[in-house]
Amino acid sequence: MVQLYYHDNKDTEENFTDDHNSGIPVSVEELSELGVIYKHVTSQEELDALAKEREYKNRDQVHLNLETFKNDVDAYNAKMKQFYTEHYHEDEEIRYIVEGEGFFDVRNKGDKWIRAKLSKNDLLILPEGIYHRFTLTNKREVTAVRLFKDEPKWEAINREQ
Ligand code: KMT
Ligand code: NI
Repeated sequence: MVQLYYHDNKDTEENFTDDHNSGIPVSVEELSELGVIYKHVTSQEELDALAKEREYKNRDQVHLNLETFKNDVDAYNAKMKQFYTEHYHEDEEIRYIVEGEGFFDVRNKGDKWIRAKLSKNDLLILPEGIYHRFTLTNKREVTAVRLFKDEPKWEAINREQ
């Protein structure tokens, strides 16, 4: 089940896959004010119904762990670094966790990081244009469905430093 909280902002290159829970919780309502939608989805039918309702025509499934990078730690770390770089997209980012865990961090209106720790059956929709970042947790494994309105693509616009 999802955990929503403010990030403690104590992340370093070594520990950014830790929880970084500040102890300040965030509600689903607070997220929705940013246009971020969270849903707990427990069946394929429910997922299909949501995809139909929101006109998500395409989807794929990604599996991320060290083995999917042929145990190349440098390649794995490089990908994590890319995901964790603050960025936005010109389309919604819709992710449904099938197995494993992941962190999605989104900026609130005051530019503070809100963290969603997602696990099995958690679905998150980020609106277009919202600054965010992603990383695996210390379990280092996730299987997720990516849903798309149109063609699958992952074009990120990184935030300027
Ligand atoms: C993203 O947009 O950061 C990703 O696609 C990460 C993998 S999906 C859990
Ligand atoms: Ni993204």
